[in-house]
Amino acid sequence: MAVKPDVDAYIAEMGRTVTDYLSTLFANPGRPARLFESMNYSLLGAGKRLRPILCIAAAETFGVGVDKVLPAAAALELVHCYSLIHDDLPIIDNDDLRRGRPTNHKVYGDATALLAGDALLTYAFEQLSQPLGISADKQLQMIHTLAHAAGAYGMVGGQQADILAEHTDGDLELLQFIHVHKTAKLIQASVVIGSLFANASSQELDAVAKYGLSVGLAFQIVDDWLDVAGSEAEIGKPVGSDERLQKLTYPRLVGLEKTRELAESTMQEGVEALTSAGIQAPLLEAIGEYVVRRTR
Ligand code: GRG
Repeated sequence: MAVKPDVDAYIAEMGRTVTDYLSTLFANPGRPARLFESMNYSLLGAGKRLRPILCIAAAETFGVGVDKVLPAAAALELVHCYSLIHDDLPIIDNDDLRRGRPTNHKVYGDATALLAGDALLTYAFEQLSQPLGISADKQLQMIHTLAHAAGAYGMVGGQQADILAEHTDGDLELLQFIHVHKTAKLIQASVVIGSLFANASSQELDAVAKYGLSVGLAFQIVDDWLDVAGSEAEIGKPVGSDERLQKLTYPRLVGLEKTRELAESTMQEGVEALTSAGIQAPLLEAIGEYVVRRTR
């Protein structure tokens, strides 16, 4: 029987590796310095680095080491950090705290925060289009995967649907659309991009994509749960913001207990997609379990 990986140790170690790499990106600030300070402020905050870690873990599943994948893994965190900055702005969720510190616009003002987000998003594609030592076809596929997951067909579309659903009586179908697009598509892109570094077959890539979408949806279901039942000190931002904004969430539609059950079963569906395709992925399975039991 395969030994279960120590996933907490793996996440801690890879999180440090990713943060060390991110800290090199804008180490010599350009001009104007305030823009780069604002970008570094959000990029180097105490995030879990889940998306880059999933990218690295997917590559490792198919035998590719972390060093080769790090630049692409960083691109995923750059997109994620941009989305957090914009999401916190007064015109979107109007949040004051993120990752245990004042939000970017609270420190640098709305205009700089907006621009820092734009700059991080754009840099993600500069990062992903640099020479990565892989075929041009594979690299184009990665760039396309990230763009599709981040834009109107992914995160931005999901965010728009989320805003439109505030103060409405949406149903589970709409809620799933929002969560899949707002959150799960970028998580799916993370594991697909990691797998593209290897010679994964199209059947393996399909299974990894299913895993990513399910684990991404489970991640956002748990996020909904934490916003009601989590601890502000652990998650680094106030709980109850979904209630304040009258968001459509799983606890609101199905209650807290069923929310947890759905998170678990959704994650299991993702893991089963890997198993059915014959992929040995103890690390991805363990990260799936971490996503459901996380407290931050
Ligand atoms: C363009 C103005 C403008 C806004 C768009 C695209 C966008 C803003 C927001 C995307 C939606 C979004 C922020 C989803 C959040 C998903 C989520 C669960 C974030 C928290 O992720 P964690 O827990 O955070 O991984 P850490 O801090 O650990 O990285």
